[in-house]
Amino acid sequence: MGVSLDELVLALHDVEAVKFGSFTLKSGITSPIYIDLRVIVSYPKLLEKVAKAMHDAVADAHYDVICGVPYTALPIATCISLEHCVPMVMRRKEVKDYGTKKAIEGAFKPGQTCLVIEDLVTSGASVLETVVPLNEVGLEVTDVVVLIDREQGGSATLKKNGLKLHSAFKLTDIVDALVRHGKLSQEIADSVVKFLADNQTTVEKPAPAPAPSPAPRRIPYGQRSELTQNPTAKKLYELMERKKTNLSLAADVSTAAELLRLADAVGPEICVLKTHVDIFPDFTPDFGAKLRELADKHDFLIFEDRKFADIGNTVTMQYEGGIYKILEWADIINAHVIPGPGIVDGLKLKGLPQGKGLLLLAEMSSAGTLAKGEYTAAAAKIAADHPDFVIGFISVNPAGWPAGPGSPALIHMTPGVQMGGGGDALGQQYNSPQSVIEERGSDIIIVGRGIIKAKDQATAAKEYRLAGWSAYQHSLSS
Ligand code: 5BU
Repeated sequence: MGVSLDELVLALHDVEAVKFGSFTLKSGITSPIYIDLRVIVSYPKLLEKVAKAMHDAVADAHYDVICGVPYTALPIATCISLEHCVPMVMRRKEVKDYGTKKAIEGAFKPGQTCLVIEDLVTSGASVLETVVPLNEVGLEVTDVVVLIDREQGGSATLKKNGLKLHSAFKLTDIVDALVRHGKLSQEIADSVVKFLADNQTTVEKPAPAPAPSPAPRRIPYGQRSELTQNPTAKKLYELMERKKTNLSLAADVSTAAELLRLADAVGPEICVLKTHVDIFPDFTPDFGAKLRELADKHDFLIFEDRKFADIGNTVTMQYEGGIYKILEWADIINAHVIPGPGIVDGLKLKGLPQGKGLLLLAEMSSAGTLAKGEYTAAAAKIAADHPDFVIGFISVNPAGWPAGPGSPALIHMTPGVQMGGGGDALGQQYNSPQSVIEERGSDIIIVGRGIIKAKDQATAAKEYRLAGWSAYQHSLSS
């Protein structure tokens, strides 16, 4: 069944998808017409008709899959996909969070033909932006369908790039129909036609994305001890090299007594012992001194995974005071950046004079974490602003950070590590030591239950140390 184009124009006008007046466009130009097709998602019948009209407009083209240009054309493409049982692919518009995310999602085979679906074409630029990644994954694009061709040069630009533009309407058809139905004066219609003639566009097809540059060679831990300004980070790099370990134990056992026993047993294998001191029912004020003794005996650092998250003034008190007195015994602490840089200033006030180090939580290992994208980038910026005190990050995939993992002076520690991968019932997600160090570009693996739940904890710790160290050595030579 065909769609009455006049009826469709009137419906679009009714829902104000097409408006007349004086509108300042993104480019700064004043236009007598404004078209915003995003609103049609709120009118299912209209959306269905739009999809039908566009499908009719492209009846003579051949294609195997379809791809809507994000975002406005996505629901239109979905309607066409459902109505005509034609498979769809989707292009990701967002900046990729991780190196692993694909630009084109969906199932397809290289060599298949993809129809590009867009709501509106002005210059053709956004269509070309979608065609480039489709071509990069091997999909051929020959035809493009839009609801409205604004007749401002898009068709010619697409033709130059080997693309045939099909449209349900040209903008002048819409204007004519509205004049015929008494919705628009001839005078305004004339001003629209003149505007279109005066505002023709040309664009060049964007160059394909450059091939990702190979990850920079890893700088050995020993050399990085020369790059850091912070004494704790320096000590850490040196002891990692000396003990040949990039393993941190997450010592989440049920009592302080058990932790001290465990620290003595696995001490020779680790560079950092990570604690959650607030889980111990038997905590006593001498806990810190006892743990420090073991740290000196076995040459490891102590990291209290306190995850400070308050304003600067409060965290100074939490760091130094209370019953735990973390400042007295922990070499390293960590903090969320949610409060902004003031939290670093606060902790630094207490920690820097004692040469302590701070890790910022740039990413987390748990499913659905909100610490990603811009949040991660903000953490990296705060770290760069405090090279004397911030020694690095808790991170999960620093190799995938768009701006890179930061200065080589900064250390990356990654939790969520177990040999077999997988996860737990409460959202923890595991990667293998090899993946964390070699693929994800981290420096230290943090392992908890992978070691604690083992029958022989010291042997398990040794296995993790060897796996982490061999991944590091491999990454030095590859
Ligand atoms: P696991 O038993 O290996 O899952 O323990 C992981 C430890 O790392 C545990 O102490 C967590 O509190 C800690 N952790 C984490 O798992 N994920 C994170 O993003 C951060 C800390 Br930050």
